[in-house]
Amino acid sequence: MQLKNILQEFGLEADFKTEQISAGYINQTYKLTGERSYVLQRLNTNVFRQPEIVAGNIRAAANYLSVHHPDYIFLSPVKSRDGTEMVYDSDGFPWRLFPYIANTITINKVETEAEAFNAASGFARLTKNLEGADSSLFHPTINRFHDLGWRYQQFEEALSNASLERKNEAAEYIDTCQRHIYLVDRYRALITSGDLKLRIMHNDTKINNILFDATTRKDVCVIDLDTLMPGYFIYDLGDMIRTFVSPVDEEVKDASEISVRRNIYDAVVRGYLSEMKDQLTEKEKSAVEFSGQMMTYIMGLRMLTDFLNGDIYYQTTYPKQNLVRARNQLRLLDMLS
Ligand code: GN1
Ligand code: MG
Repeated sequence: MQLKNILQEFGLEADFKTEQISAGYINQTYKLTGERSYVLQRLNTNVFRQPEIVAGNIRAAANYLSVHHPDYIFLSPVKSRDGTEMVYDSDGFPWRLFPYIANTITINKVETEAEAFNAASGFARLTKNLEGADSSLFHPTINRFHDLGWRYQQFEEALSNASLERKNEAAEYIDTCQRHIYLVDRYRALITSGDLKLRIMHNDTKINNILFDATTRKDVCVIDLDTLMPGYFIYDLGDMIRTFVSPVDEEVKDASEISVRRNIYDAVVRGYLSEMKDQLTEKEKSAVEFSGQMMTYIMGLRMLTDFLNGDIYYQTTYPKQNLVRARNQLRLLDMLS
């Protein structure tokens, strides 16, 4: 399907400069530069099997926020000529269009405490502002997405089906994953205790999912809302710890460059609590350290699982990329535990 036809469905002429944006492992994303600029995205339906749920959650959030927090900047998709948020191409893939917010940038690594603080308070504000929204309007876009027990089970399944070659290549990391199984037990205990409250979470709070003002470096708005759904605060805070604290991003080739910057760690937590301190219970607050360990571990598990499965989930551009990603997560996990 040509972009031109999609744009027509959104009532736009095709006189844009189009470039593919390569960030993200799941969807295909294009920046359209013209008199008005946009971001056009094809949703990956192998991952998001019910795109209408994705759209429904975003719609529910947008409706609530526009009434209760009208000054909060929330990036809703542009409606098509038919009034829908998605346009399906001839192959059955849904496309969405977002306004491009001028003078904003994304970053792939955090340089300063202020960036960490601002981003963390930005993601926290999303959850805080949605407190009070009717939770029955939100549904999981991916079932058991951050359920650590489930992800460990998927890892074990992949392990029993993997080729000998892949298992050998991954031996060291398989071992590391197995060594940290106590985190799965801790996760299960925490969830069954009922101490964590279900809230509307972003669920993909890596540093490049927030727009910063290019000049002031203040957070402007969160993006990539495909996994906006019910979850626990440890998912968002933990994913920030995972992606903010190291001076290098999760794709780094040389793992010796990975480290935990304690000042950044503290800034993330401070930023998150600056918005959420009155919402979180004391018991929830005692899970802060666990959140970073759990989310780093779950990503390591998922990346390794995908490597063992033959790279069927995350987009890759070179062989063993998933193994490199998993290695990096597990190295970071060792430093966080
Ligand atoms: C995926 O494609 P992207 O970058 O938005 C993944 C996240 C992982 C992330 C790892 C739906 O997100 O869970 O944290 O890669 N999203 C999905 O960088 O699986
Ligand atoms: Mg995402």
